[in-house]
Amino acid sequence: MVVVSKSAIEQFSYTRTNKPTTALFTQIPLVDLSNPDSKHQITKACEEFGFFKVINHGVPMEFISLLESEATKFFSLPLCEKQETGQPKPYGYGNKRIGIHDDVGWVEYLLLTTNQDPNLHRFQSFRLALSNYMNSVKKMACEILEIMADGLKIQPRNVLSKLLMDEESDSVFRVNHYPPCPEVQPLNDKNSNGNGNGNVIGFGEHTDPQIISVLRSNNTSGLQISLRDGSWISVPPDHNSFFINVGDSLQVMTNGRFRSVKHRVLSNSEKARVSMIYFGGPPLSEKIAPLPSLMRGDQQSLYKEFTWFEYKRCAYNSRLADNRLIHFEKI
Ligand code: GA4
Repeated sequence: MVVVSKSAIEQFSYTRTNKPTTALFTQIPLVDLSNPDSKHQITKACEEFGFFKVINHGVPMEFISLLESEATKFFSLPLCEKQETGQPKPYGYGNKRIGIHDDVGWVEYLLLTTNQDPNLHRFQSFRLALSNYMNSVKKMACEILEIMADGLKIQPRNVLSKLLMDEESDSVFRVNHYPPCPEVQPLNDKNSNGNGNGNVIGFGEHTDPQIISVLRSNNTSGLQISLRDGSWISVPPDHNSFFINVGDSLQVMTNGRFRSVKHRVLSNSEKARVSMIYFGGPPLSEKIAPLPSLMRGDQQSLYKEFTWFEYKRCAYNSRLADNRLIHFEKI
């Protein structure tokens, strides 16, 4: 368990939640994967938000519940037992520290690569639950990428999904546990309403470097996405659905037509949040560049050429909130 104490909380950044936002009535795009029109819904959502919610996704509820209960069991173990799975360098068990710099969040997590057996030998049922869940979610991610290709009118329709299907696909899986965290009373804040109105940051704002991320959480709120005008909107949790993020690589492959979404998680003062995220990435040697079939006439790439290895190296050296694509934009 992450130990909650006031002095420990003070080292974390927090945000006020009673601020008016321009986006109070914005709806999160909803895509029904069984709807023949889903390609239009997905294209629109990726252009406007880089984010949408998916229903009728085909991932068995049994796989989802089993992984959630195994993850909850794992996170309730004593710290030393969780640490036996290794430090996150970058894969393993992490507590509060995110990445290699000074980013911290009110979170503990397990970070795994999908092409290596996780160091979870003592946790056979957890491993099995992970494997069933990941295979099923990967299948859904590939289906979504194929529908995206249809929506973008590009062929072959597996041009994106084949990168996740590749044996060398550099995909990552993350299970996060956000323990409840008391609201923080901002000190000497003249705007304060005196109600303890600050939320500690669970996972700071960032975009995902990969192609696509597929997130599922329990029914605890906390996830927020940033709109193009810079305002934040809270995403109502829904444990029966999945949330899809466009990653930086997909932004480049669509030459900026789809936008990677900035998102963050605020801690909840009452309930623990458990989320599991599959980050679908290409093989390390893959060139990340706009798809030729998307470029019309003399349209130029907005980005310099780079491989996923180069982007990933740069990303893993960056701070969470950095704009990582800026180094790869053509001036
Ligand atoms: C954000 C998306 C994924 O969670 C992740 C994160 C990674 C990590 O936790 O090690 C990074 C972050 C993420 C981007 C910038 C760097 C690397 C933490 C960080 C500060 C696993 C990923 O692929 O990139």
